[in-house]
Amino acid sequence: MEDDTAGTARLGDAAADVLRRNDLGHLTVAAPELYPHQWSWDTAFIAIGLSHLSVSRAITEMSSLLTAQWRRGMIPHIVFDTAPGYFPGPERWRTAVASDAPAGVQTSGICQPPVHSVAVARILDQARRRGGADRRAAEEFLTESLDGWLAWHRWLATSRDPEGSGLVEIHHSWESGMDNSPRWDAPYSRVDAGEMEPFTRNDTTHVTDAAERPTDAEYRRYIWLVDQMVAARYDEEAIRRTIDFRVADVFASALLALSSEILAELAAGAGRHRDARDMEEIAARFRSGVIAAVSPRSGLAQDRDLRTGAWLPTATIGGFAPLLCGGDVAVVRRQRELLLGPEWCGHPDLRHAVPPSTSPTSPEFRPRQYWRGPQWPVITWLFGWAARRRGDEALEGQLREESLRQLGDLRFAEYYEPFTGEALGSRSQSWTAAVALDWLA
Ligand code: 2M8
Repeated sequence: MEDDTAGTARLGDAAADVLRRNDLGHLTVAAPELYPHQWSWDTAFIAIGLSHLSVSRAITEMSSLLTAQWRRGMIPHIVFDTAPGYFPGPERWRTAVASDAPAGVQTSGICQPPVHSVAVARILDQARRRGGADRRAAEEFLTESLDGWLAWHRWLATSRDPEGSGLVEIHHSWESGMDNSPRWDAPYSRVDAGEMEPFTRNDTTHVTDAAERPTDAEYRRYIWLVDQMVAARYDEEAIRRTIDFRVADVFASALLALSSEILAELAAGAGRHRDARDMEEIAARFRSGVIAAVSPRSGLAQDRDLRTGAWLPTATIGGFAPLLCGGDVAVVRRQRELLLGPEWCGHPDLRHAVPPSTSPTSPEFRPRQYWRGPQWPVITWLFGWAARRRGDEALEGQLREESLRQLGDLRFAEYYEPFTGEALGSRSQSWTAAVALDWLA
């Protein structure tokens, strides 16, 4: 990016323009063609970006996601709008078979990482800074929505960790948000997709090169798992008994710890002290779960295949979960060094020194393929934000500067090729524009 006021203004204007173009009024689509609906964790990042343009629009974004919350507390990973063309759409998810799906809105039947309270807190900060009507609206929104966020965290802490291990169990890699990350290769190698209703993918038609997306073999497994959940009528116990993919996700666990800590602060601020204590307990449990998953050899946190009990040592960005939730000073210090070192951001061939989704030194690294190597601006932002919260302004500053240089291409790509800096995947991706706005604020 040009290091001047004009360049900054141009980036800010272009980012705001992306969010305006993707705005359907009550929700912002994750991307114009590839993702024409509302996604759960995208919504949180988008709302953070929107809060710099309009506090009330940011609140609408979060409220419309909450109207799709399932009755036991799950926030679904997709809320469908009317646009055709995304697969799998509501007809494949068939959530009407579930006993707790919400009425009057169509959703998927799984969830995504819980980053929503980060957005609620950010909106509130912005609104308090602005004062007046914005402040009143944000405080009212917190009071009205708090029970929804609390129910979401409680659902994750019980339904997705019934034994109290401190790690969140997922039943589909879509729940991790990092769909085809090599994190999931070993568990997927044990998913044998059999006879199934035929389907046609649409995603590959919306990118320049289909090789930037997951493979057909991967998609068959993705849809196989959806069909298995439908057969279990989205009953969590039945799913645990029957599904071919059960993994403890260390990154989602760290986000649950971090977000629960924030939700505890929000609840305490609203005078809800018992709820605040519950959230602190959830934060402590998942923080310990994440730290216990750190490999002393690599220094990275590991996911775990719950069908075999095996730890999953692949060197992906998921391994830096402790940098999000903290919990052990020595682990965090070692991870910070590792992140800035030659296997990650300090790799000499990187165009921009931001974290690749898989280490370029790992045999699983693929520089152009989705979550197997490219750099994701939203993930860079997340690590920057968590660093700042921890008081590590030097790390945040470095990530911010490099990320802004990357975003200076004004493409707002979904992900970037780490060596050439080429924009990949979707363009005008909402969460990419949103994090640009927040970096600039
Ligand atoms: C990607 O995932 C969706 C499925 O949920 C897809 O490929 O169709 C992921 O990058 C996910 O993390 C993200 O939330 C979603 C929308 O941006 O796209």
